[in-house]
Amino acid sequence: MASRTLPPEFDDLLREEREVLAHLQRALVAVDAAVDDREVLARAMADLEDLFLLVVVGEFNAGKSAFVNVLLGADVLAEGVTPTTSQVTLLRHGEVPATTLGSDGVLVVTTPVERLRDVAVVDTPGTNAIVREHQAVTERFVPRADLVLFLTSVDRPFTESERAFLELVRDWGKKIVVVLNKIDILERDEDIDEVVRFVGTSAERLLGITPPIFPVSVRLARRTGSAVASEADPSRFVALRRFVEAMLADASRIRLKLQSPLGVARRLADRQLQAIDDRLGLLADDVRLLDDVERQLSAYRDDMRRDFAYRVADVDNQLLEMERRGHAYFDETLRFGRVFDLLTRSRVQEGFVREVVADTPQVIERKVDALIDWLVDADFRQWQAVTDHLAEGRRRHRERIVGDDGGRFHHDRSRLIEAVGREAQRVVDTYDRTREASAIADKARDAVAAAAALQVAAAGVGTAVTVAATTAAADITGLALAGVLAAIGLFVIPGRRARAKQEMRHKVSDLRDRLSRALHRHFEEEIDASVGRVEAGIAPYARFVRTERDRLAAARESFGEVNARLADLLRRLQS
Ligand SMILES: Nc1nc2c(ncn2[C@@H]2O[C@H](COP(=O)(O)OP(=O)(O)OP(=O)(O)O)[C@@H](O)[C@H]2O)c(=O)[nH]1
Ligand SMILES: [Mg+2]
Repeated sequence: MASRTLPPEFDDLLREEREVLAHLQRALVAVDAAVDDREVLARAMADLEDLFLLVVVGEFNAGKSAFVNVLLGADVLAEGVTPTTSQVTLLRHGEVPATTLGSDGVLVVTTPVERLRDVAVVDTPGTNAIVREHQAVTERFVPRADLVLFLTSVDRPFTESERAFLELVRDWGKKIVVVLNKIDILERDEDIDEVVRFVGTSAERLLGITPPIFPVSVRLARRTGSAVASEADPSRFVALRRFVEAMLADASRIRLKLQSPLGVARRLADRQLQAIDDRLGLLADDVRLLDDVERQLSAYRDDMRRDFAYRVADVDNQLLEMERRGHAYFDETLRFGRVFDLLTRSRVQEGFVREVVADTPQVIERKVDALIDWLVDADFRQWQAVTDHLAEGRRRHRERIVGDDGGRFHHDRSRLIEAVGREAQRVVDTYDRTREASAIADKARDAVAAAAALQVAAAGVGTAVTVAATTAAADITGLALAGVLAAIGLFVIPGRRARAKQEMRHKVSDLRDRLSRALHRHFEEEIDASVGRVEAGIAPYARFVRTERDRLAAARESFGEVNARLADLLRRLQS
């Protein structure tokens, strides 16, 4: 209708309106909005091009059907004292009276009433009836209304269910006119005034709206007909009719027609923005959770590195101890007083192995084993901590999900959180420390081998240094024959001792280097791998959070833009 009868000054507005509605339509598709919402919008876009819809709503038995009959001056609709109207009934002009049921469940009645030429009047099933479906049918139709006449009755003005229903009508951005029916049952005019006041203040207080309110008696209006002058009209129907006619006059009707889809669009966009904010709130929880895990992993890595350094230092100390014993041994052995002991190389060597090497290789091997156990334990605890974290996140997530309309976002998010949590839990449940330890030991074989080789290596040190030492003894023999014993005591033995110590230092330092390098390389790899496994475990979740955040941010911008354009159009329409 709007396009057919629209004066040219509305052309730009209409074009812009169609554009912004299409924009909203695309935005709804992009966020995979509920089908219902998309249908409401499609309907609003289609209705923009169709007849003006004056929709009569209210609780059952308020007199809606009777009102329509009187308004049109034709008894088209059935009236009754029980819940009567069960279908949305759209009355439109047609020369031949006919009734057809549309695919949308709307009963279309054509009747040759002039008033219906540029307006369709819609009667709806009463709300708050025992037939709950009546209310649902009417609520679904509300978004299509261009003007809502809300009928209530003076004998029960403003019930709680009426408040709830009016709130819905208000939220769709509808223009509302309140008709307070059945004033004939009140004795005094003051009572009518009181009810009007009550309805007015209630609407303002409870809903923040100040709709025009018309007290009428449909029954009296039917009796007296419409020929009565308003001053002498006990039905007060003339005033209402005059007001309604003014709203249906061309300019006003067109404005209302153009406003209607804007109100619908605004509600749909607001709803999306609300959902987006809720979702961003959930994602903020996710980000916090992931940050926690990230921090925990980084702390774990630092702790592990630090602990590891201590543990390696401890291993290293065993070798330094050995070196210290070596020096003491040479001080004790390589002196002039024991010159004859030095002649027996094997004895020196045995002594070295017994006193200097002692159980150093075994101690080191044990310590490396303990290092592996420690790493496996830490890895396990790490998984446990992450699992606890995720479980906590899942618990919070379940609490917060209640009340949201679901959709792909919640489905995907729940699925991921559950899957990631389950996977972490599975790792914890099936964690086999022995297997992990041997796997790490396998990978760290070099380091372990280096420790095992110490036995040989330490003995090697023994040989090397005893050779250095006992060569001195051979020299002694020669020198003794030469008869310069003093020189032996003063030069040869101290020289050999120094060489032996230097050799010892050299060999031990080489050992320490090899062991430390091997330990560092393998254990750091292992710590990184441990962190890497956890990171890989939560990666799908982290990825989801990142992409959803970007997507929601874009959607929010898009709906924000739609909302700004809607507000601008509404402002221009109302000015
Ligand atoms: N006293 C009085 N009764 C009225 C008036 N208007 C309607 N009624 C009566 O109220 C009853 C309900 O009228 P309907 O028009 O069927 O009411 P409705 O709101 O369409 O009801 P549902 O279709 O069930 O939602 C009928 O018995 C009407 O005669 C009025 O102004 N005064
Ligand atoms: Mg009815």
